[in-house]
Amino acid sequence: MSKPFFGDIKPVKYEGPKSDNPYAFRHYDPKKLVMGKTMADWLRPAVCYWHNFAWLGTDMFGAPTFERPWDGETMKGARAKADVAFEMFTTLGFPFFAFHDRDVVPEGANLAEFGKNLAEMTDIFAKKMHETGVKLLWGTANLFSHPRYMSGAATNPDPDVFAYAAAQVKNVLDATHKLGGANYVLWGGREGYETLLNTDLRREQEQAGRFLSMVVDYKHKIGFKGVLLVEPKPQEPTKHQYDFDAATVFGFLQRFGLEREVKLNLEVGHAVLAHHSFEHEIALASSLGMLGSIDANRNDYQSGWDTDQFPNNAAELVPALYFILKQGGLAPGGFNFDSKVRRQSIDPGDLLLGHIGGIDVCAAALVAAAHLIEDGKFDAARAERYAGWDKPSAQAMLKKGATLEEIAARVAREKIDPKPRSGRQEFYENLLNRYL
Ligand code: XLS
Ligand code: NI
Ligand code: NI
Repeated sequence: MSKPFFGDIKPVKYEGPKSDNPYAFRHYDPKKLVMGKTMADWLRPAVCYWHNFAWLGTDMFGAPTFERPWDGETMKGARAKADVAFEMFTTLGFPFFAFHDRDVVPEGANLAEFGKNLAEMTDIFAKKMHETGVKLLWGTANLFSHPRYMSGAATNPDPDVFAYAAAQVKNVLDATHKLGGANYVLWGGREGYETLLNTDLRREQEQAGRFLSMVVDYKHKIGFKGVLLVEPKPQEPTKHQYDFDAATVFGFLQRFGLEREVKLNLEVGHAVLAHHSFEHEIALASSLGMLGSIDANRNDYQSGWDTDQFPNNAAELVPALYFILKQGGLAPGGFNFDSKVRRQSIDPGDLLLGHIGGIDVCAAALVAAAHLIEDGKFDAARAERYAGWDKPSAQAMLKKGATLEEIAARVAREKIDPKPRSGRQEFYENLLNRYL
């Protein structure tokens, strides 16, 4: 192996909030217990392959800015890349990583070669995972970069593209299974449209439903125990993406009878693009039993793009962490840092600093949310708000067989006349801020 990419930077350790060392955790203390579980077990942080090792700092106006001692076009480059990737996972001490097939190996001349490359890298990963103890949070197929996917993968008007995508997913699901992946993700970046004038919505959605059903079948056939996750996003790169947000995906899954087979991987920046808050997506998915995993990042609120920046505001994440704690955590999901350093951040150390800051912010939000729950005032106020529903007469209205006529008769008989009560939003907001 060549000399370390990260030079003499030592494995990152928890040093506490007073530490002045930029390469130390100030809040993320992996072994620290929070509400009965370690921080590492609550957060299950992952490094993503694509932003750190596949992206070279290009933007739509500019050339690569990063110097990386590997390439994406040869297997030699892929092996060098994997060495640095595992150097980074272990330097950070993050327990997980995530990848697209195309991030880790070149496509080669055809699908067979792509499959062979991936199988070879799967063996390399298996060995490195065994040596380091790093695990796979999820694998996924890149069904959006190659020009063949420009009009969609499963939703493509050309059935040959559908077939190609199916074969590609089969390969990556096999690899993920072999590596003991905890989940498998489907993000439909090109499953949408640019214009309705050339698009048959009914056909395309039927194709997507069939495709996902076959992925579910195959998962069971090979005995993959991980969770299948769909990652919603409303747009970008397409003008409109079918997997718009958590609610839309849930409706889609129900339509194809898949809502007990597939969960959601929710990304902070995607929630913002859908004009939701992140906690909206989290709370809604959790209420439906659909919250599987998280892509942690943030968007620039002015730019209107999916800027995939590292989380940097603990206060903003507390409500999301509250709902995550309330559902008992995310496992087998986790916090995948689908975040990238800025194009001017060209030093290897910048990659570490992004992750250190990101996980510290999540850890601080976790602790604040745990205090909020342990103190009990917040949950007591929420329970009190709905206390009227504990009465038998209230419960009876929700039972099957209850009728509007009976309820109307009871309103008249008991002279029911509801008095407005404060929603106390400011009380909740002020209470939340006490735990920061
Ligand atoms: C893009 C998505 C993508 C998925 C994995 O916006 O976030 O990176 O997480 O395909
Ligand atoms: Ni993502
Ligand atoms: Ni994204």
